[in-house]
Amino acid sequence: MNRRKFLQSAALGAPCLALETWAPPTDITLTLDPTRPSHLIPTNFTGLSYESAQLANPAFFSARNQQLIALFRELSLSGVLRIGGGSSEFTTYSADDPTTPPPFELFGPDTSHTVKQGTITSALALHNLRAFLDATGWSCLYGLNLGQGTVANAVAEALAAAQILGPRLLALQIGNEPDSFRNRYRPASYAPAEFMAEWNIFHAAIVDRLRAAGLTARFAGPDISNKLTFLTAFADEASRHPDLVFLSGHYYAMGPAGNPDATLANMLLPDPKLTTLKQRDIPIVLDAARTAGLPFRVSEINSCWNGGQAGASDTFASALWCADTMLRFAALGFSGVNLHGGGNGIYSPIVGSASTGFTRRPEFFGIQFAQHFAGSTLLPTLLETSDPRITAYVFEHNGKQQVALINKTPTAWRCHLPGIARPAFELTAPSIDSTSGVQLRKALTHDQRNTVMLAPYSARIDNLQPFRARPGAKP
Ligand code: BDP
Repeated sequence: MNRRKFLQSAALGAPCLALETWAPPTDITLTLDPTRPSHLIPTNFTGLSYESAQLANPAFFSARNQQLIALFRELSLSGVLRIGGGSSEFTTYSADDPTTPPPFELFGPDTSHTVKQGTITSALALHNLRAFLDATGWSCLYGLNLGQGTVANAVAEALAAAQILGPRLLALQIGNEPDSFRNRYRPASYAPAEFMAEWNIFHAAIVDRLRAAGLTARFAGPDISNKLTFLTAFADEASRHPDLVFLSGHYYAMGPAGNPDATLANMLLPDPKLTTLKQRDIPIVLDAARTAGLPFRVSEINSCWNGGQAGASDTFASALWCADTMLRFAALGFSGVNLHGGGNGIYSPIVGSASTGFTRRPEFFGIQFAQHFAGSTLLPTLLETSDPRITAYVFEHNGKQQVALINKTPTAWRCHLPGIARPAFELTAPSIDSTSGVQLRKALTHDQRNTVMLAPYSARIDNLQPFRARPGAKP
Protein backbone atom coordinates (compact mmCIF):
# COMPACT_ATOMS: atom_id res chain seq x y z
CA MET A 1 0.00 0.00 0.00
CA ASN A 2 1.49 3.37 -0.96
CA ARG A 3 1.79 6.20 1.54
CA ARG A 4 -1.11 8.19 0.17
CA LYS A 5 -3.40 5.17 0.23
CA PHE A 6 -2.19 4.22 3.72
CA LEU A 7 -2.79 7.67 5.14
CA GLN A 8 -6.11 7.78 3.39
CA SER A 9 -7.32 4.56 4.96
CA ALA A 10 -5.80 5.52 8.31
CA ALA A 11 -7.47 8.89 8.17
CA LEU A 12 -10.99 8.11 7.28
CA GLY A 13 -13.07 5.08 6.66
CA ALA A 14 -15.84 7.28 7.97
CA PRO A 15 -15.31 10.94 8.46
CA CYS A 16 -16.03 11.20 12.20
CA LEU A 17 -13.37 8.99 13.70
CA ALA A 18 -12.04 11.63 16.08
CA LEU A 19 -13.23 9.88 19.24
CA GLU A 20 -12.94 6.29 18.09
CA THR A 21 -9.29 6.65 17.22
CA TRP A 22 -8.40 8.59 20.35
CA ALA A 23 -4.86 7.88 21.46
CA PRO A 24 -2.42 9.71 23.72
CA PRO A 25 -0.96 12.66 21.86
CA THR A 26 2.32 12.18 20.03
CA ASP A 27 5.07 14.79 20.34
CA ILE A 28 6.06 16.98 17.44
CA THR A 29 8.66 19.75 17.42
CA LEU A 30 8.67 23.00 15.51
CA THR A 31 11.86 24.97 14.99
CA LEU A 32 12.72 28.04 12.93
CA ASP A 33 14.89 27.36 9.88
CA PRO A 34 17.00 30.44 9.08
CA THR A 35 18.58 28.70 6.06
CA ARG A 36 15.50 29.20 3.89
CA PRO A 37 14.03 32.52 2.70
CA SER A 38 11.17 34.31 4.46
CA HIS A 39 8.25 35.76 2.49
CA LEU A 40 6.26 38.92 2.99
CA ILE A 41 2.59 38.10 2.45
CA PRO A 42 1.01 40.94 0.45
CA THR A 43 -1.91 42.77 2.07
CA ASN A 44 -4.04 41.83 -0.96
CA PHE A 45 -3.12 38.13 -0.73
CA THR A 46 -6.72 37.02 -0.14
CA GLY A 47 -9.12 37.01 -3.03
CA LEU A 48 -12.34 35.56 -4.32
CA SER A 49 -13.15 34.59 -7.90
CA TYR A 50 -16.56 34.94 -9.52
CA GLU A 51 -17.87 34.11 -12.97
CA SER A 52 -18.06 36.90 -15.56
CA ALA A 53 -21.64 35.87 -16.25
CA GLN A 54 -22.58 37.13 -12.77
CA LEU A 55 -22.20 40.65 -14.20
CA ALA A 56 -25.27 39.96 -16.37
CA ASN A 57 -27.17 40.88 -13.20
CA PRO A 58 -25.89 44.41 -12.49
CA ALA A 59 -27.50 44.37 -9.04
CA PHE A 60 -25.25 41.60 -7.68
CA PHE A 61 -21.96 43.47 -7.36
CA SER A 62 -23.49 46.79 -6.37
CA ALA A 63 -23.48 49.21 -3.45
CA ARG A 64 -27.01 48.02 -2.61
CA ASN A 65 -25.84 44.47 -1.90
CA GLN A 66 -24.95 45.40 1.67
CA GLN A 67 -24.85 41.87 3.06
CA LEU A 68 -22.33 40.73 0.45
CA ILE A 69 -20.24 43.85 1.03
CA ALA A 70 -20.13 43.06 4.76
CA LEU A 71 -19.07 39.45 4.07
CA PHE A 72 -16.27 40.56 1.72
CA ARG A 73 -15.09 42.98 4.42
CA GLU A 74 -15.13 40.18 7.00
CA LEU A 75 -12.66 38.35 4.77
CA SER A 76 -10.37 41.26 3.97
CA LEU A 77 -10.35 45.03 3.81
CA SER A 78 -8.07 44.98 0.76
CA GLY A 79 -8.79 41.74 -1.12
CA VAL A 80 -8.88 40.99 -4.84
CA LEU A 81 -12.10 40.12 -6.66
CA ARG A 82 -11.29 38.18 -9.79
CA ILE A 83 -13.93 38.20 -12.52
CA GLY A 84 -13.52 35.45 -15.13
CA GLY A 85 -13.95 31.68 -15.24
CA GLY A 86 -15.41 29.52 -17.98
CA SER A 87 -18.33 31.91 -18.54
CA SER A 88 -15.95 34.73 -19.50
CA GLU A 89 -15.61 33.10 -22.92
CA PHE A 90 -19.36 33.57 -23.41
CA THR A 91 -19.74 37.25 -22.53
CA THR A 92 -20.09 40.31 -24.74
CA TYR A 93 -19.64 43.88 -23.60
CA SER A 94 -22.26 46.53 -24.31
CA ALA A 95 -22.09 50.22 -23.46
CA ASP A 96 -25.92 50.36 -23.58
CA ASP A 97 -27.96 49.97 -20.45
CA PRO A 98 -29.90 46.68 -20.31
CA THR A 99 -33.45 46.99 -21.64
CA THR A 100 -34.66 43.65 -20.26
CA PRO A 101 -34.48 42.16 -16.77
CA PRO A 102 -31.31 40.15 -16.00
CA PRO A 103 -31.41 36.51 -17.20
CA PHE A 104 -30.78 35.34 -13.61
CA GLU A 105 -30.14 36.79 -10.17
CA LEU A 106 -27.29 34.46 -9.40
CA PHE A 107 -24.69 32.64 -11.46
CA GLY A 108 -21.85 30.30 -10.73
CA PRO A 109 -19.74 28.42 -10.53
CA ASP A 110 -19.66 27.51 -14.19
CA THR A 111 -19.45 23.75 -14.41
CA SER A 112 -20.03 22.91 -18.05
CA HIS A 113 -20.49 26.14 -19.89
CA THR A 114 -24.02 26.57 -18.70
CA VAL A 115 -24.27 29.98 -20.37
CA LYS A 116 -23.82 28.77 -23.91
CA GLN A 117 -26.28 31.36 -25.09
CA GLY A 118 -23.92 34.06 -23.78
CA THR A 119 -24.49 37.00 -21.47
CA ILE A 120 -24.09 40.75 -21.73
CA THR A 121 -21.82 42.76 -19.47
CA SER A 122 -23.10 46.33 -19.49
CA ALA A 123 -21.50 49.63 -18.53
CA LEU A 124 -24.13 49.73 -15.75
CA ALA A 125 -22.73 46.47 -14.32
CA LEU A 126 -19.25 48.02 -14.33
CA HIS A 127 -20.47 51.21 -12.60
CA ASN A 128 -22.19 49.10 -9.94
CA LEU A 129 -19.09 46.90 -9.61
CA ARG A 130 -17.00 50.03 -9.01
CA ALA A 131 -19.35 51.10 -6.20
CA PHE A 132 -19.16 47.58 -4.72
CA LEU A 133 -15.36 47.66 -4.85
CA ASP A 134 -15.27 51.12 -3.26
CA ALA A 135 -17.54 49.89 -0.46
CA THR A 136 -15.45 46.77 0.20
CA GLY A 137 -11.98 48.26 -0.29
CA TRP A 138 -11.22 45.44 -2.77
CA SER A 139 -9.62 45.70 -6.20
CA CYS A 140 -10.55 43.77 -9.34
CA LEU A 141 -8.69 41.35 -11.56
CA TYR A 142 -10.81 41.56 -14.69
CA GLY A 143 -11.00 38.85 -17.37
CA LEU A 144 -11.73 39.51 -21.06
CA ASN A 145 -13.16 37.08 -23.60
CA LEU A 146 -10.38 35.65 -25.76
CA GLY A 147 -11.92 32.25 -26.52
CA GLN A 148 -14.95 33.44 -28.45
CA GLY A 149 -14.80 37.23 -28.37
CA THR A 150 -13.54 39.73 -30.91
CA VAL A 151 -10.60 42.09 -30.55
CA ALA A 152 -12.96 45.06 -31.01
CA ASN A 153 -15.26 43.95 -28.18
CA ALA A 154 -12.36 43.19 -25.85
CA VAL A 155 -10.96 46.67 -26.56
CA ALA A 156 -14.33 48.28 -25.78
CA GLU A 157 -14.66 46.29 -22.56
CA ALA A 158 -11.07 46.97 -21.47
CA LEU A 159 -11.53 50.70 -22.08
CA ALA A 160 -14.76 50.72 -20.07
CA ALA A 161 -13.16 48.69 -17.27
CA ALA A 162 -10.20 51.10 -17.13
CA GLN A 163 -12.44 54.18 -17.20
CA ILE A 164 -15.10 52.96 -14.79
CA LEU A 165 -13.14 50.82 -12.33
CA GLY A 166 -10.26 53.34 -12.32
CA PRO A 167 -7.81 52.68 -9.50
CA ARG A 168 -9.87 49.65 -8.42
CA LEU A 169 -8.75 47.81 -11.58
CA LEU A 170 -5.79 45.74 -10.41
CA ALA A 171 -5.11 44.19 -13.81
CA LEU A 172 -6.77 42.90 -16.97
CA GLN A 173 -6.50 39.28 -18.04
CA ILE A 174 -7.04 38.12 -21.62
CA GLY A 175 -8.70 34.70 -21.72
CA ASN A 176 -9.60 32.09 -19.12
CA GLU A 177 -7.62 28.84 -19.21
CA PRO A 178 -6.30 29.28 -22.78
CA ASP A 179 -4.46 25.99 -22.36
CA SER A 180 -7.90 24.33 -22.37
CA PHE A 181 -9.07 25.96 -25.62
CA ARG A 182 -8.04 22.87 -27.59
CA ASN A 183 -10.97 21.07 -29.13
CA ARG A 184 -13.22 23.71 -27.67
CA TYR A 185 -12.66 27.14 -29.20
CA ARG A 186 -9.49 26.17 -31.09
CA PRO A 187 -8.20 23.13 -33.02
CA ALA A 188 -6.55 20.23 -31.19
CA SER A 189 -3.15 21.55 -32.31
CA TYR A 190 -3.53 24.88 -30.42
CA ALA A 191 -0.12 25.45 -28.86
CA PRO A 192 1.52 28.10 -26.61
CA ALA A 193 2.98 29.96 -29.65
CA GLU A 194 -0.49 30.38 -31.16
CA PHE A 195 -1.90 31.56 -27.84
CA MET A 196 0.91 34.09 -27.44
CA ALA A 197 0.32 35.42 -30.96
CA GLU A 198 -3.38 35.97 -30.18
CA TRP A 199 -2.67 37.40 -26.73
CA ASN A 200 -0.24 39.91 -28.29
CA ILE A 201 -2.84 41.05 -30.82
CA PHE A 202 -5.49 41.62 -28.13
CA HIS A 203 -2.97 43.25 -25.80
CA ALA A 204 -1.57 45.62 -28.44
CA ALA A 205 -5.05 46.72 -29.55
CA ILE A 206 -6.11 47.39 -25.94
CA VAL A 207 -2.94 49.29 -25.11
CA ASP A 208 -3.30 51.47 -28.26
CA ARG A 209 -6.92 52.32 -27.55
CA LEU A 210 -6.26 53.11 -23.91
CA ARG A 211 -3.29 55.27 -24.82
CA ALA A 212 -5.48 57.22 -27.26
CA ALA A 213 -7.85 57.86 -24.35
CA GLY A 214 -4.97 58.98 -22.12
CA LEU A 215 -5.21 55.80 -20.02
CA THR A 216 -2.99 52.89 -19.11
CA ALA A 217 -3.82 49.48 -17.68
CA ARG A 218 -1.88 46.71 -16.03
CA PHE A 219 -2.10 43.13 -17.21
CA ALA A 220 -1.75 39.67 -15.69
CA GLY A 221 -1.78 36.22 -17.23
CA PRO A 222 -1.90 33.68 -18.68
CA ASP A 223 -4.58 32.43 -16.24
CA ILE A 224 -3.90 28.84 -17.28
CA SER A 225 -5.71 25.75 -16.09
CA ASN A 226 -2.74 23.39 -15.73
CA LYS A 227 -0.57 23.16 -18.85
CA LEU A 228 2.63 24.76 -17.68
CA THR A 229 4.11 25.07 -21.18
CA PHE A 230 1.66 27.96 -21.66
CA LEU A 231 2.93 29.62 -18.47
CA THR A 232 6.57 29.20 -19.50
CA ALA A 233 5.89 30.65 -22.97
CA PHE A 234 4.10 33.61 -21.39
CA ALA A 235 6.93 34.20 -18.90
CA ASP A 236 9.50 34.08 -21.70
CA GLU A 237 7.80 37.06 -23.36
CA ALA A 238 7.15 39.01 -20.16
CA SER A 239 10.14 41.30 -20.54
CA ARG A 240 8.52 42.76 -23.69
CA HIS A 241 5.55 43.95 -21.63
CA PRO A 242 6.36 46.33 -18.79
CA ASP A 243 2.62 46.60 -18.08
CA LEU A 244 2.51 42.96 -16.84
CA VAL A 245 2.25 42.95 -13.06
CA PHE A 246 2.00 39.25 -12.23
CA LEU A 247 1.75 35.78 -13.69
CA SER A 248 -1.37 33.77 -12.98
CA GLY A 249 -2.67 30.23 -13.08
CA HIS A 250 -5.35 28.05 -11.55
CA TYR A 251 -5.23 25.26 -9.01
CA TYR A 252 -7.79 22.61 -8.09
CA ALA A 253 -6.75 20.02 -5.52
CA MET A 254 -9.04 17.30 -6.89
CA GLY A 255 -11.55 16.70 -9.61
CA PRO A 256 -13.77 16.40 -11.35
CA ALA A 257 -16.57 16.22 -8.80
CA GLY A 258 -17.96 12.70 -8.89
CA ASN A 259 -14.55 11.13 -9.47
CA PRO A 260 -14.09 8.31 -6.89
CA ASP A 261 -10.83 9.92 -5.76
CA ALA A 262 -12.53 13.22 -5.01
CA THR A 263 -13.08 12.46 -1.34
CA LEU A 264 -12.85 14.25 1.97
CA ALA A 265 -9.98 11.96 3.01
CA ASN A 266 -7.96 12.73 -0.12
CA MET A 267 -8.58 16.44 0.32
CA LEU A 268 -6.82 16.23 3.69
CA LEU A 269 -3.72 14.59 2.22
CA PRO A 270 -0.93 16.60 0.67
CA ASP A 271 -1.48 16.86 -3.06
CA PRO A 272 1.26 14.97 -4.97
CA LYS A 273 1.07 17.74 -7.59
CA LEU A 274 2.45 20.12 -4.96
CA THR A 275 4.76 17.78 -3.12
CA THR A 276 6.15 15.26 -5.60
CA LEU A 277 9.27 16.76 -7.07
CA LYS A 278 9.11 14.33 -9.97
CA GLN A 279 6.02 16.13 -11.24
CA ARG A 280 7.98 19.40 -11.08
CA ASP A 281 4.87 21.58 -11.17
CA ILE A 282 6.02 23.96 -8.45
CA PRO A 283 9.62 24.34 -9.70
CA ILE A 284 8.30 25.17 -13.18
CA VAL A 285 5.99 27.83 -11.76
CA LEU A 286 8.80 29.32 -9.68
CA ASP A 287 11.14 29.26 -12.70
CA ALA A 288 8.54 31.10 -14.79
CA ALA A 289 8.18 33.75 -12.08
CA ARG A 290 11.96 34.14 -11.92
CA THR A 291 12.24 34.41 -15.74
CA ALA A 292 9.48 37.01 -15.87
CA GLY A 293 10.75 38.83 -12.78
CA LEU A 294 7.12 38.85 -11.60
CA PRO A 295 5.14 37.32 -8.75
CA PHE A 296 2.75 34.43 -9.37
CA ARG A 297 -0.88 34.62 -8.22
CA VAL A 298 -3.24 31.64 -8.07
CA SER A 299 -6.04 33.53 -9.80
CA GLU A 300 -8.60 30.70 -9.44
CA ILE A 301 -8.43 27.95 -6.86
CA ASN A 302 -10.63 25.54 -5.01
CA SER A 303 -10.80 22.03 -3.66
CA CYS A 304 -12.47 20.14 -6.52
CA TRP A 305 -13.25 21.29 -10.03
CA ASN A 306 -16.59 20.83 -11.69
CA GLY A 307 -18.30 22.85 -9.00
CA GLY A 308 -16.98 21.05 -5.89
CA GLN A 309 -17.50 17.64 -4.30
CA ALA A 310 -20.48 17.43 -1.91
CA GLY A 311 -19.43 15.95 1.43
CA ALA A 312 -15.90 17.33 1.02
CA SER A 313 -15.80 20.81 -0.55
CA ASP A 314 -18.68 22.03 1.63
CA THR A 315 -17.44 20.60 4.96
CA PHE A 316 -15.13 21.68 7.75
CA ALA A 317 -12.43 19.68 5.96
CA SER A 318 -12.50 22.35 3.24
CA ALA A 319 -11.74 25.01 5.86
CA LEU A 320 -8.65 23.13 7.05
CA TRP A 321 -7.67 22.40 3.43
CA CYS A 322 -8.11 26.04 2.48
CA ALA A 323 -6.23 27.51 5.46
CA ASP A 324 -3.32 25.15 4.85
CA THR A 325 -3.23 25.57 1.06
CA MET A 326 -3.31 29.36 1.28
CA LEU A 327 -0.42 29.37 3.76
CA ARG A 328 1.46 26.73 1.75
CA PHE A 329 1.23 28.97 -1.33
CA ALA A 330 2.26 32.00 0.73
CA ALA A 331 5.31 30.02 1.86
CA LEU A 332 6.20 29.39 -1.79
CA GLY A 333 6.22 33.15 -2.29
CA PHE A 334 2.99 33.29 -4.35
CA SER A 335 1.43 36.74 -4.19
CA GLY A 336 -2.20 35.74 -3.68
CA VAL A 337 -5.05 33.31 -4.16
CA ASN A 338 -8.61 33.74 -5.43
CA LEU A 339 -11.07 31.17 -4.10
CA HIS A 340 -13.53 30.46 -6.90
CA GLY A 341 -17.23 30.21 -6.30
CA GLY A 342 -20.31 32.33 -6.34
CA GLY A 343 -23.88 31.21 -6.84
CA ASN A 344 -24.83 28.30 -4.63
CA GLY A 345 -21.73 26.32 -5.57
CA ILE A 346 -20.66 23.40 -3.41
CA TYR A 347 -17.16 24.81 -3.04
CA SER A 348 -18.23 28.48 -2.85
CA PRO A 349 -17.03 30.25 0.32
CA ILE A 350 -20.12 32.49 0.23
CA VAL A 351 -23.42 31.25 -1.16
CA GLY A 352 -26.84 32.79 -1.64
CA SER A 353 -28.28 35.95 -3.08
CA ALA A 354 -29.60 39.31 -1.99
CA SER A 355 -33.19 37.96 -2.13
CA THR A 356 -32.55 34.77 -0.11
CA GLY A 357 -29.71 36.05 2.06
CA PHE A 358 -26.06 34.98 2.04
CA THR A 359 -24.39 32.19 4.03
CA ARG A 360 -20.77 31.70 5.06
CA ARG A 361 -19.67 28.19 4.09
CA PRO A 362 -16.97 26.33 6.10
CA GLU A 363 -14.29 27.42 3.63
CA PHE A 364 -15.02 31.05 4.49
CA PHE A 365 -13.48 30.48 7.93
CA GLY A 366 -10.43 28.79 6.41
CA ILE A 367 -9.85 31.91 4.31
CA GLN A 368 -10.20 34.09 7.42
CA PHE A 369 -7.66 31.91 9.24
CA ALA A 370 -5.04 32.44 6.51
CA GLN A 371 -6.00 36.08 5.89
CA HIS A 372 -5.06 36.78 9.51
CA PHE A 373 -1.44 36.74 8.28
CA ALA A 374 -1.74 39.02 5.23
CA GLY A 375 0.83 41.77 5.64
CA SER A 376 3.03 39.56 7.87
CA THR A 377 6.36 37.95 7.05
CA LEU A 378 6.30 34.17 6.93
CA LEU A 379 9.39 32.74 8.59
CA PRO A 380 10.64 29.35 7.36
CA THR A 381 10.23 26.51 9.84
CA LEU A 382 10.98 22.85 10.25
CA LEU A 383 8.33 20.58 11.74
CA GLU A 384 9.46 17.18 12.93
CA THR A 385 6.54 14.88 12.28
CA SER A 386 5.96 11.74 10.31
CA ASP A 387 2.46 12.83 9.27
CA PRO A 388 2.34 15.39 6.45
CA ARG A 389 -1.23 16.30 7.42
CA ILE A 390 0.09 18.45 10.26
CA THR A 391 1.54 21.78 9.21
CA ALA A 392 2.93 24.80 11.00
CA TYR A 393 3.74 28.35 9.94
CA VAL A 394 5.41 31.13 11.92
CA PHE A 395 4.81 34.79 11.11
CA GLU A 396 6.31 38.07 12.18
CA HIS A 397 4.53 41.39 12.14
CA ASN A 398 5.78 44.58 13.79
CA GLY A 399 8.31 42.57 15.77
CA LYS A 400 5.66 40.16 17.12
CA GLN A 401 5.52 36.49 16.21
CA GLN A 402 2.52 34.20 15.79
CA VAL A 403 2.34 30.52 14.99
CA ALA A 404 -0.38 28.77 12.98
CA LEU A 405 -0.81 25.03 13.54
CA ILE A 406 -3.11 22.98 11.33
CA ASN A 407 -4.06 19.39 12.14
CA LYS A 408 -5.83 17.43 9.41
CA THR A 409 -5.61 14.15 11.34
CA PRO A 410 -8.12 12.52 13.69
CA THR A 411 -5.58 12.44 16.54
CA ALA A 412 -4.24 14.99 19.00
CA TRP A 413 -0.61 16.15 18.90
CA ARG A 414 1.59 17.77 21.52
CA CYS A 415 3.60 20.44 19.75
CA HIS A 416 6.85 21.84 21.14
CA LEU A 417 7.31 25.42 19.94
CA PRO A 418 10.34 27.67 19.53
CA GLY A 419 8.96 30.06 22.18
CA ILE A 420 6.26 30.58 24.76
CA ALA A 421 2.79 30.42 23.23
CA ARG A 422 -0.25 32.44 24.30
CA PRO A 423 -3.39 31.04 22.59
CA ALA A 424 -5.12 33.54 20.30
CA PHE A 425 -7.63 31.85 17.92
CA GLU A 426 -8.95 28.40 17.14
CA LEU A 427 -10.65 27.02 14.07
CA THR A 428 -13.11 24.32 15.11
CA ALA A 429 -16.33 22.56 14.13
CA PRO A 430 -18.52 19.80 15.59
CA SER A 431 -16.84 17.26 13.27
CA ILE A 432 -14.66 17.10 10.19
CA ASP A 433 -17.66 16.57 7.90
CA SER A 434 -19.77 19.36 9.44
CA THR A 435 -21.28 21.64 6.86
CA SER A 436 -22.22 24.23 9.49
CA GLY A 437 -21.15 25.21 12.99
CA VAL A 438 -17.61 26.08 11.89
CA GLN A 439 -16.03 28.80 14.01
CA LEU A 440 -12.86 30.85 14.00
CA ARG A 441 -13.06 32.03 17.59
CA LYS A 442 -10.90 33.57 20.26
CA ALA A 443 -9.02 30.84 22.09
CA LEU A 444 -10.76 29.62 25.23
CA THR A 445 -7.57 28.81 27.17
CA HIS A 446 -4.91 31.32 28.08
CA ASP A 447 -2.04 29.25 29.47
CA GLN A 448 1.42 30.29 28.46
CA ARG A 449 3.73 27.40 27.63
CA ASN A 450 6.16 26.30 25.01
CA THR A 451 4.09 23.17 24.40
CA VAL A 452 0.56 23.31 23.02
CA MET A 453 -2.03 20.64 22.39
CA LEU A 454 -3.28 20.42 18.84
CA ALA A 455 -6.76 18.93 18.95
CA PRO A 456 -7.91 16.40 16.31
CA TYR A 457 -9.08 18.09 13.10
CA SER A 458 -8.42 21.64 14.17
CA ALA A 459 -6.23 24.65 13.61
CA ARG A 460 -5.01 27.27 16.06
CA ILE A 461 -3.12 30.54 16.15
CA ASP A 462 -0.90 31.37 19.11
CA ASN A 463 1.10 34.48 19.94
CA LEU A 464 4.68 33.38 20.25
CA GLN A 465 7.25 34.89 22.56
CA PRO A 466 10.56 33.64 21.13
CA PHE A 467 13.08 32.20 23.58
CA ARG A 468 15.90 34.60 24.28
CA ALA A 469 19.36 33.46 25.31
CA ARG A 470 19.85 33.99 29.06
CA PRO A 471 22.40 36.71 29.77
CA GLY A 472 25.74 35.06 30.35
CA ALA A 473 24.59 31.79 28.76
CA LYS A 474 27.10 30.02 26.55
CA PRO A 475 26.47 30.82 22.88
C1 BDP B 1 -12.63 26.10 -14.14
C2 BDP B 1 -13.43 27.25 -14.74
C3 BDP B 1 -14.52 27.69 -13.80
C4 BDP B 1 -15.32 26.51 -13.30
C5 BDP B 1 -14.37 25.49 -12.64
C6 BDP B 1 -15.07 24.21 -12.19
O1 BDP B 1 -12.54 28.34 -15.01
O2 BDP B 1 -15.37 28.59 -14.48
O3 BDP B 1 -16.29 26.89 -12.39
O4 BDP B 1 -13.42 25.10 -13.60
O5 BDP B 1 -15.11 23.27 -12.99
O6 BDP B 1 -11.88 25.47 -15.11
O7 BDP B 1 -15.53 24.13 -11.06
